[in-house]
Amino acid sequence: FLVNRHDLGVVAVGFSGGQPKAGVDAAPMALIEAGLIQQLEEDLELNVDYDGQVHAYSELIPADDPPFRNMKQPKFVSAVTKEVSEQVYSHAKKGKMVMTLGGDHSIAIGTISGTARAIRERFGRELAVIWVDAHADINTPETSDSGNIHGMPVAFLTGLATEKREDVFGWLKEHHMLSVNKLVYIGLRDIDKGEKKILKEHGIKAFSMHDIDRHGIGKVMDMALGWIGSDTPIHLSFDVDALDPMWAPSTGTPVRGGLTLREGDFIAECVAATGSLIALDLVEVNPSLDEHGASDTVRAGCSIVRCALGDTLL
Ligand code: B3U
Ligand code: MN
Ligand code: MN
Repeated sequence: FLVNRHDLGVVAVGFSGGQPKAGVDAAPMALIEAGLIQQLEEDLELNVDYDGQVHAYSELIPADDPPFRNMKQPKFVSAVTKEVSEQVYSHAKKGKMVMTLGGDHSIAIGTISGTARAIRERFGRELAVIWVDAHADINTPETSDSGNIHGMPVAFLTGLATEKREDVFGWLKEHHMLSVNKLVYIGLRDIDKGEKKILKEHGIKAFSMHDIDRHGIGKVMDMALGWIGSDTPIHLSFDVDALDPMWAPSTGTPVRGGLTLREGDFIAECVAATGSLIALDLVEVNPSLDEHGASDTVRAGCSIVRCALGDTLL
């Protein structure tokens, strides 16, 4: 009812500026070369609207881009995410499901702001976000130790971090944003001190690896989707580092003790089964970070996307 499930807009974001390691910009091409779009068209029978390009946004590189409020490459990340926001919005406003292939997780500032805006305009509704990640990515510029913006997207999207400067995320307005009570985390296991404080203070719903060990992934998904409630449009933002490095080693900041491949697929299958999924991000695959060619990580990413877009076992 929210989107035409068979019409999929695809945005390929070859961007690595939210963190220091090269190579994450090559992920969209690696995923597509592994046959992802073909699988969606042929096996899942989706009508895919893809412009055939991996966007590098090199026209948006600023002449100078010094750190600002501790953020690295603030103008470049702001300009790229603003453009991604428009790309995602233009698919979503036509009633298409949107899949964005990253890129590092800073791009979610663009993807989620784009879907939040479209959902408000089309239905007057608020968006829910399921953020699957080893990390909470909710640092403000002031709480961040690294200054890497891929550790901050949730803070900007929820308004916990704000900036007046138009060229440093000042373009983010109320209609782009998400409320903290519509956000659910799954898979957390590496959270900074300042982030823990933010999660506690705002009562943000989070299912850590500890919760998954205690209850099992089935119960955790029931609780996560119960928190969101039925009929709420869902944006799934899936950081491949949520998976254990055994299954997804080719990523910038792997953290041991993560989700199995099946748990990752199961999360995506449960979200698909709600019928409320309107957008999906797959981020932080870095094909250059593995001497074996990253094929395991790429295959894991393709599998999660297929599950989220409705591939069923039987
Ligand atoms: N919380 C740390 C580390 C980190 C966040 N996201 C990733 N790593 N991938 C930070 O830099 O903010
Ligand atoms: Mn992340
Ligand atoms: Mn992460």
